[in-house]
Amino acid sequence: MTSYDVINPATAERVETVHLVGIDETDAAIGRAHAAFAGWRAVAPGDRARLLRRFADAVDADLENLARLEVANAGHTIGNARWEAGNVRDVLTYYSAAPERLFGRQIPVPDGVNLTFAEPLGVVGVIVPWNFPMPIASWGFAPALAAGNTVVLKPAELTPLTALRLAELARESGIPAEVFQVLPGKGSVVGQRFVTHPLVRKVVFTGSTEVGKQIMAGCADQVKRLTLELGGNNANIIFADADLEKAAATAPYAVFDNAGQDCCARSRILVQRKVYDKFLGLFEKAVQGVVVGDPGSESTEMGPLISAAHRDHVVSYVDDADVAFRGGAPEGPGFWYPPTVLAPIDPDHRAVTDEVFGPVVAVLPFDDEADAVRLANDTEYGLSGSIWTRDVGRALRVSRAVDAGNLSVNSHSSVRYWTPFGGFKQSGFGRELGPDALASFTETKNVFLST
Ligand code: TAP
Repeated sequence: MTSYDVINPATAERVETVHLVGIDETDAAIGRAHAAFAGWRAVAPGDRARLLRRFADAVDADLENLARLEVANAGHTIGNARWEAGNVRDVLTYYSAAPERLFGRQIPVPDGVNLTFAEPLGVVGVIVPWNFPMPIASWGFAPALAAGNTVVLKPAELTPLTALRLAELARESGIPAEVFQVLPGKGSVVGQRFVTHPLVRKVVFTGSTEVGKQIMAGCADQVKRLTLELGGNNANIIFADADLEKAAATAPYAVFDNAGQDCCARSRILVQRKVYDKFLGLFEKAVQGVVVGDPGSESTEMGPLISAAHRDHVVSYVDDADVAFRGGAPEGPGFWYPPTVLAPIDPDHRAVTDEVFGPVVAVLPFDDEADAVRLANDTEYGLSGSIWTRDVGRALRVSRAVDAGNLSVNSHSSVRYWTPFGGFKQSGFGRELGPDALASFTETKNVFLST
């Protein structure tokens, strides 16, 4: 048996020692999940719904504990962590309505009756990154369980604690242990086994585009179902007719939230040239107001980066760039890095073309609507973005023209559990949340009865 230490990124101290799951245990867990599948899919829809509602209630009752665990394990601010635990509760509640609404269709055909059924797939493997351990886990397991699948879930090695607690809460709510199992282990071992094991019928992967490509190639071998939520390099487009004060006041939180470790971070701010200088002045004030520090404190707005290695990675983008201004950050211990604004910057600089995944933002000017759309789309990613303007026609034109899965106008909201979430281009495919996710955990079966 091997174990490893989970580290608090705000202090660089050990939080807990966790058992590291290996390949044999992974195989055994997949075997148990497969054996439990027939029983779970046969649970009466109302009973399955009730179990998921109980699970949601258990998360609600444990919300403060889950949030504090995430503060310690991932360095999330307490405000964000409470939102994240609340999101798990809401996602479970939302999908608890699904078992009783997995409707098929009766389609008119000659010489008989035609019915469709939404059948569960079997064992679903969910692979979760470290940046939003709780919500991203629930976006996979909640609709999968609701549709009648069993789930094996691999949290990121760095952030397993809340997932392990969620598994306990599921069990306490009456969901059989084999139906939802959490396996903390290495991606190259446990995650990879989800891809190669023939009894795992679908993989849900959230993480880097690089690993996503390997998983996609691996799944091809068995034509395994796959949802990929990958990286982003998102534009915050600010037109001259926008409410500039509001755009500038909100822009820091659109990129520095979760210390920029957010696939939806608006890390490229595109500003119409005639208001570029005015925006930068307002933005500087807003950035310097961001409260960076102890994530457990109620007033903190930004915590540390997840690890020393990740901080080195972030720093590598800034080394040869012009820093226009910065916010503050504690010295350490812990993996701190201040909110950092790059301007002026060449549109071909790595900090603009790559996903930095840290508290770093590039501010670039544009001339007109066509130029804004061209710059926004000048990336292989296509996850999200924001458009700030008072012109409704322009808001819709630009929303339609930007190649991204989740856009918001005069807002930076990307995630609402009622609505589909996912990427264009190399940000992945398939949609999480809303009704689309539920459909992705079932196969449509068509049955014809001759009359
Ligand atoms: P990755 O290194 O890709 O890791 C993501 C998950 O995959 C982790 O659980 C990891 O396990 C596992 N993994 C690693 N190698 C694997 C393999 N060969 N086979 C199967 N699983 C494997 O990403 P990360 O550094 O954790 O997260 C940051 C990236 O995720 C960013 O690019 C970000 O944009 C993206 N992300 C995207 C979204 C959405 S919704 N599109 C949301 C969050 C994050 P270990 O960590 O244990 O090795």
